[in-house]
Amino acid sequence: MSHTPTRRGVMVGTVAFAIIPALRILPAKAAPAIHDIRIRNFRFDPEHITVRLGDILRWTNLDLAQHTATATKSKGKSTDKSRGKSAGKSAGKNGWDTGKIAKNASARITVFTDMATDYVCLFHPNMKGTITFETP
Ligand SMILES: [Cu+2]
Repeated sequence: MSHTPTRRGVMVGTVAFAIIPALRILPAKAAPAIHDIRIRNFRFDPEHITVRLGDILRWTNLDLAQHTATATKSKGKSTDKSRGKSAGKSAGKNGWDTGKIAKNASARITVFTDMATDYVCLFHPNMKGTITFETP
């Protein structure tokens, strides 16, 4: 047995580096789901959705008025006293915002770790929606 690196060893290493990034791209289980939320009559429909990391939330505005989907509150960790002050009105780094969604337009947000789970429409704060993470 030789202890010097062989050409074969170098090639195996190269192949491994080529495969590992490809595996990361492949979904572990199912492909990311797209969750459609219709905005209709000044309501999010459905108001409550259950998602997994990497899923896509897609809001479509069927009203004449413009709407947004804008995070208001951090995930459960917001009760942590060290973070409590920044949670609430501002969702901080866990925040997200679709921006204005015009009539018949849609906007997407990809589900990310610790994303805020409560949201409203900025123009109509009585429009509320919630997101729950599916437990693995
Ligand atoms: Cu609105």
